[in-house]
Amino acid sequence: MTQFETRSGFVSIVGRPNVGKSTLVNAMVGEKIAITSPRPQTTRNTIRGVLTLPDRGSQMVLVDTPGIHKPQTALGDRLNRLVYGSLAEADCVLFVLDATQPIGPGDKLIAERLLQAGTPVVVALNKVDRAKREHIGDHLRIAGEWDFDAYVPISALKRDGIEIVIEEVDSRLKAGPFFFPEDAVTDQPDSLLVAELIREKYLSRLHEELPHSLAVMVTEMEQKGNGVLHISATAYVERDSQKGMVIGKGGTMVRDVGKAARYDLERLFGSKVFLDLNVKVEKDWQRTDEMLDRLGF
Ligand SMILES: Nc1nc2c(ncn2[C@@H]2O[C@H](COP(=O)(O)OP(=O)(O)OP(=O)(O)O)[C@@H](O)[C@H]2O)c(=O)[nH]1
Ligand SMILES: [Mg+2]
Repeated sequence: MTQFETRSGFVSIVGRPNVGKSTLVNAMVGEKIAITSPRPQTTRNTIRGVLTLPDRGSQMVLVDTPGIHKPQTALGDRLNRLVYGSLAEADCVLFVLDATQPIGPGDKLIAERLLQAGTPVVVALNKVDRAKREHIGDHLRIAGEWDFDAYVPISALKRDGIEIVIEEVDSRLKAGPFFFPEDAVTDQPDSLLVAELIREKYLSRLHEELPHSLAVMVTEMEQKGNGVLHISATAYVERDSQKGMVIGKGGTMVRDVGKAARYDLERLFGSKVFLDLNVKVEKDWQRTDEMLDRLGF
């Protein structure tokens, strides 16, 4: 009989859009591997973060997922399916609630799904740094009725309560092998991380519905002889009218985004970066399956 000396497991991070799932994953692995923004539906892929605890002989693979919401487009529909799919292979679920918002039908729907799935669930009540004490109490009482395995009030942003969440999840991992090297923090290919970072810079600068119409694809990454990392990327929008906004007056938006992205990329890769950023119109890409495939959804 084979006996593992280590423990491991896949942990799905689920919750409504904007509750702080990606911020929590970053806080748990201790590095920024998932982009975050004040806008709902920031995360579009399941992004895996890896946390190894050598002292405890355990490794958890944290699967950050898009927020679960009422789908209105083919993209929205795929995102929801992606999340529910990730539940099937999870050994433990981290269900994130937002303490600054009332518990709503969206949270209840997810809770029901989780109760049906029967996987161990740790509830993280996030953003307590901005919530009133009595609201935190109300949330814990209401969510407590679901009777999940553990409830932890946290602030992912301020990194309060993160150790407790890690302990609660860790204590539910079963004997199993390490899936990644001990020092890994993510399994994302560099090209995806780069595309996401560029999209993040746009998200914080664009307004209203435009962010949902934006996708970024890296077309080339090459380390040149002079030590400069050349990156070519294309930002896709859905309509001609949006192209102007993404380029900005006299190209100011592309320049600003490029500069901010380059700053992060140079720190990430520890090398000088040349970033060639293009903008293209791809009509209704959110609704076309072919484009969704090409963008890796
Ligand atoms: N005050 C406060 N804000 C937080 C906290 N955690 C996250 N936020 C903010 O909430 C917003 C959403 O955070 P994300 O981590 O992108 O949320 P998400 O759940 O991954 O969102 P989607 O990917 O869109 O589903 C960002 O502006 C974060 O800075 C927290 O503990 N306290
Ligand atoms: Mg996210």
